[in-house]
Amino acid sequence: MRFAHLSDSHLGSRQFGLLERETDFYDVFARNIDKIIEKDVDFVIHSGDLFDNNRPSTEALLAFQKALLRLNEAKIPIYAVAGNHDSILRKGALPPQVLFKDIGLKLISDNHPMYTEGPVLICGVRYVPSSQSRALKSAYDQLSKMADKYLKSILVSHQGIDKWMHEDTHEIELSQMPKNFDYYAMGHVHNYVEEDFGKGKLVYPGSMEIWRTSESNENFREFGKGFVVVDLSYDKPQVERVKIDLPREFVRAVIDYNKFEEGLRDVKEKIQSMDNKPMLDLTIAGGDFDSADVYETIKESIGDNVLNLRPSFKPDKVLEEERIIDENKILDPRTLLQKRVREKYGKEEVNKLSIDLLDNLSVGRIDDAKFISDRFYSQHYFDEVKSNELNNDKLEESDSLDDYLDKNLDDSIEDSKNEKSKQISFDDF
Ligand SMILES: [Mn+2]
Repeated sequence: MRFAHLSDSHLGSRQFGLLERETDFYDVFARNIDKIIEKDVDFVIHSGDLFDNNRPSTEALLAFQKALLRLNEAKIPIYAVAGNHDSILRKGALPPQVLFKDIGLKLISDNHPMYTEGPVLICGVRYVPSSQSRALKSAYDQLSKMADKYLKSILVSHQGIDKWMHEDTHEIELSQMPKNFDYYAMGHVHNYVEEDFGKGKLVYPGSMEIWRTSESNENFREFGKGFVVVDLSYDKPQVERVKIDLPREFVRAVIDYNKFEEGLRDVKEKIQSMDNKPMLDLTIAGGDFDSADVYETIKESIGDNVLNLRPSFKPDKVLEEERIIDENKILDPRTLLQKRVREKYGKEEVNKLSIDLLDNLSVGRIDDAKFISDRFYSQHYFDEVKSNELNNDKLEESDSLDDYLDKNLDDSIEDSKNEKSKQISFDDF
């Protein structure tokens, strides 16, 4: 039994506000789907951030609808879980993926955390913010108990694991992950990761396109962008990386101002030969120059050959103020916020809450921020009420992730069994 695993397609993302970049994301998604169909897999798993936004544009919805219809035609089912970009945390709100359930999308959700494909358990949990990591661990524990009952099991989850995240941005540590799944279909980390873990493999397929310029990095040069095909017929799953060409190149160049003309000519030569106008990350360094003049020269020379031109300038003489700003990286709002919150409260959970709120409020997700703070309140203060035995009835109604899973795991398995009433056996491999 073979399946394709992909993640972080961010449909609708419009890098630097460029319509061409939005189209690139749709193109590359279609290319991945083409290749998956060509690979003739048994099913597909998408590990979240299918859309760049939890209110996707019609174009983004259409791009996925097209892909889904093509997979349907090829009789390849697709399972998906919501990521941090495309989920709505507020209880009862409908995430965009719901639009596609009736035309075949198998959404792994609080209501339906488990599915089976022959003898394979496919289960998971939607993105859980870091201030609720306790609920995440509890959900993992419950799913892990189910895993032992199946011949093969896959955990689908969109979370940052500490090992592959920058400091303080993870929701879970590798040591806290359940160990008994055969395959960990992860999403969230945009680099490619393939690691032996537990009794199987843990994979982040990475983003499908270069979502941030920083993703045009060493990892990208080594593993490219794309998906993986996983073969479960072995003791340990076999993972094949499938690279998909991106519609346009990201060119990174540094020109020494002392050899400016020569350097600029080289860059021009390189980018002129490209079919699609590339993204250019250009730095002019060294020497003594006026940035505005140099910018005009660059723009005149190669402005028409690139999709975006945003050079950085590093002359020898940097203004004193600029140098100080450069050295004090703490001017990053995330870092500043954490520093202040730590000083004031000294509690890790408050720190996590502040980051979750920043992430949501800074992109206008007011409802989600409200949900996070309400949940935080009920988890950290309501428990105190419970211990005072003041209000047990209300606790019953509390809508924690654990409760959803408790309630829905059994139903979900029943559903799965009804859907696939055939005997589960090893012959399916
Ligand atoms: Mn993502």
